[in-house]
Amino acid sequence: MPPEVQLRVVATHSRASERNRPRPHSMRTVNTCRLLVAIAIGFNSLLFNKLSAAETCPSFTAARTFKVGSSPYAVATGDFNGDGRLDLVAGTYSSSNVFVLLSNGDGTFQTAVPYVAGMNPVSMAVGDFNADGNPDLAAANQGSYDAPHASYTNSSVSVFLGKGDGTFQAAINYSVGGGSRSVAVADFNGDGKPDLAVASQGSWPDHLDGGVSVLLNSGDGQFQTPTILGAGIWAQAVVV
Ligand SMILES: [Ca+2]
Ligand SMILES: [Ca+2]
Ligand SMILES: [Ca+2]
Repeated sequence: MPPEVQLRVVATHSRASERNRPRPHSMRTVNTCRLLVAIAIGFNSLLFNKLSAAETCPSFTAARTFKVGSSPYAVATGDFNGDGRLDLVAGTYSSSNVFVLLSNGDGTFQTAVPYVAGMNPVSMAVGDFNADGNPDLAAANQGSYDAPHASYTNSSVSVFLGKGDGTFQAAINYSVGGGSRSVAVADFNGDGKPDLAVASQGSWPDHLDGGVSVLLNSGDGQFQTPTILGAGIWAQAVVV
């Protein structure tokens, strides 16, 4: 049985040397606490902030664990069933699924529901791609591992259209640059329709198929053939 995986959200105090460094008051307030997110072998775990008025740094209750597939690499949030409660979606690398966890509103979640993604998802994003008011999902899939060359092929981005009740249609997969690592959503051509950008590290031997793949939205939840922008080899992340 493949190992299950743990997502931990932990609040830590900054080191004393950092706290004592002169900085504007607003910066000091922000930097005295940090939020760390780590992924390790185990279960999906969430720790909830119990900040009180007297505290200067947030603390968290004990972790709660929610099972998903093997090797979750990415998590995103959205209200997938329209009940006003933030739900979760986790992309699990080894099982090539995305798992949707609907919130119960009390810090717990319903049993995760899997959807088949492309090979080895590593990044998730949420947007309304077909303008129906229901949040949709995008997963960047790193692709098939080419072990002899430590590289990836058949990389893609999976798009799941939401039905508004917490369930999703089957994925539509779009090929992108080799070894995709990250996906982001924004309207890149100003037509009011959210588009996708995927950062890819490229494939063996020269990694020149990598860069940033831009997929323009046709408006009905489908995307045009990507345009790959050269961003140098080993592109790892895209942020809008
Ligand atoms: Ca919800
Ligand atoms: Ca939608
Ligand atoms: Ca657009």
